[in-house]
Amino acid sequence: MRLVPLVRVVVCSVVLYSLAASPSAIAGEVSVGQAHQKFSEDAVSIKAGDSIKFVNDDNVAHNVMSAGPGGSKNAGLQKAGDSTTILYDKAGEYRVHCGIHPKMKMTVKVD
Ligand SMILES: [Cu+2]
Repeated sequence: MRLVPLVRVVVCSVVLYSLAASPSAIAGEVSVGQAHQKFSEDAVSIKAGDSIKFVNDDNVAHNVMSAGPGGSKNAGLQKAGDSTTILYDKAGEYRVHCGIHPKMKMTVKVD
């Protein structure tokens, strides 16, 4: 019978989809890495009151700066292994870059 393997594939796909979808369903905090002098996300969508945890999983220092409604948020110097959480309490679009590596850029959209 070929029916059983097909059922297994469908069940596995549903489980994987649920696991992949769950992080965005949980509001509150999103993690963004900075390995190889690159933000792990090009763009992130969150809700007002959510935060982003910028993790320096790189082997060099970074300085996350976030400009948007309500001014600029500067996470300060982050040594390798450090992480800093930035709260986004105002809706709008934020341009995020690294003060040390200008090529590191991403966008945060807050609804
Ligand atoms: Cu940097």
